[in-house]
Amino acid sequence: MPLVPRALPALALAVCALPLAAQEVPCGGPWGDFLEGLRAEAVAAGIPPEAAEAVLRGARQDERVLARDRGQTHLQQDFLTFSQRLISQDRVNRAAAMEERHRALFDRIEAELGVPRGILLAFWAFETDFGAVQGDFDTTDALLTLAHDCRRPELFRPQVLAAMELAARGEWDRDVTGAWAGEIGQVQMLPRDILEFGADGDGDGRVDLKGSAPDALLSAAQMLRGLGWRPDEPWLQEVVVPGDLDWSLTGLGRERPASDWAAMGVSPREGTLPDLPASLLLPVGRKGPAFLAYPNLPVLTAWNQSLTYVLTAAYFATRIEGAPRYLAGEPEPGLSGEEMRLLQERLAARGHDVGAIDGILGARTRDAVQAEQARLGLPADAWPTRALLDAL
Ligand SMILES: [Ca+2]
Repeated sequence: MPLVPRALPALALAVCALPLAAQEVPCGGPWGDFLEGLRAEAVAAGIPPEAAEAVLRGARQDERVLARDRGQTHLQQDFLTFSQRLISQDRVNRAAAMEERHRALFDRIEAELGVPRGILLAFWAFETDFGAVQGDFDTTDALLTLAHDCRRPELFRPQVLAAMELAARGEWDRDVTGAWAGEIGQVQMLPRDILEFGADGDGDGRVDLKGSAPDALLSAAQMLRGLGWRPDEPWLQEVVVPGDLDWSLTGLGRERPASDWAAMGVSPREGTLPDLPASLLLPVGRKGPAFLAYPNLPVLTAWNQSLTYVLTAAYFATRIEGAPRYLAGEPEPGLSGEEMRLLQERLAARGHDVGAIDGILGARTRDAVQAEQARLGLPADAWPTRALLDAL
C-alpha cells in the first residue's frame, strides 16, 4: 500500500481554491432558507444534487452543540492544571501498551512519513482515549448547526460541503456520530481532512476512522504531513532557563536559533539542542516549566487552536517517547477565570487587542500581558499575576 496521499479529486480542489472571507460566509436566518442556500452552493460547486441531499436530508439544529460551543471552560485551565488532569501514569502505561500492539504500523509510518509514534499516540489518547470515547452527537446535524451559527461559519460551512463530497464518493454515513464539533473517529478528524487525508491503514480497502485504529492513525499521520510536518525533527524539548534571561524574548513565534538560546544560558533537560529555530515557551511563567518549541509544534494546532491543549499533547508525546516528568518549579499563582476576564478588560481599555473577553489566556492576551509587564518594569514572561492585575 503506498502511503503517499491520494490525489485530490478535481471537485475538492475547486472548492479549496475558493475560500470565502469570513464576512462573506452566510449564516443565521431561518433554518429552511439556510439549507436551501447550502443546496444552491453545492450545486454551483458541482456537487451532485443527490449527494447534497444525502447530507441535508432530515437536518435539524442541535442546541446541545451550541451549548458545548459556548461552554468550553476547560480552556481556562493553565498548563499545569490541564496537563496534570490529562496525563497520568496509567495513561502513559496504556500508551506503551498501544504502541506495542500497533508497533509494525508505527514503524512503517515513521519510515515512510516521518511522523513519530509519540505524537500519534498522544492525540489518540487525548481525543478519544484510544478510540474508547468518540462522541455520540449526530455529526451531520452538528456540522450544519455550527455552519448556521454566526460564531465561526467560515470554519464549518466548508466542512458541510466536504461532507457532501464524501457523500458523492459513497463515503458519508448520514447517521454517523462523533464529537460535538463535528469531528469523527478515533483521532477526531473533520470532513475536509477526511476527504484529503483519509487512508486505509489495515488494507481492507475501506477508510474506517471509527472502527479501525490503523486507518485512524495512518490518516492522522497523512494529515500532519499534509499540513507541513517536518519528518524526523523534534517538536518540543524541556529546557532549564537561567534566572536572569531577557523574558521579553520568550513566547510562541519568537524564533531564534537554538544555539542563541544556549548562548543565553538555556540548557536542555536531557540530550542536546538540535540545529533548528526555536521559541522559548514558559506556559506558567518564568518560575514554571520551560520548553523550546520547534517548527513542528504549530502543525499540531490542526487538532485544536488552544495552545495549552497543543502544548500538553506535545509534551505527552515526549513523555511517551521517554522524556521525564517536567520540572514543575514554583510558579506564581495564576488568575481565576473571572480575574482573567477583568485583566482582559483592563488590557483592552489600555488599547490592546485581546480578542474576545473570555477568561482564556490566548496568544493575544499573552502578548498584551508581556507588553504591559515590560512597560511596568515587571519580568515580561507573559504570565499574568495578581500583582499585574493590581498594577493595571
Ligand atoms: Ca481500512
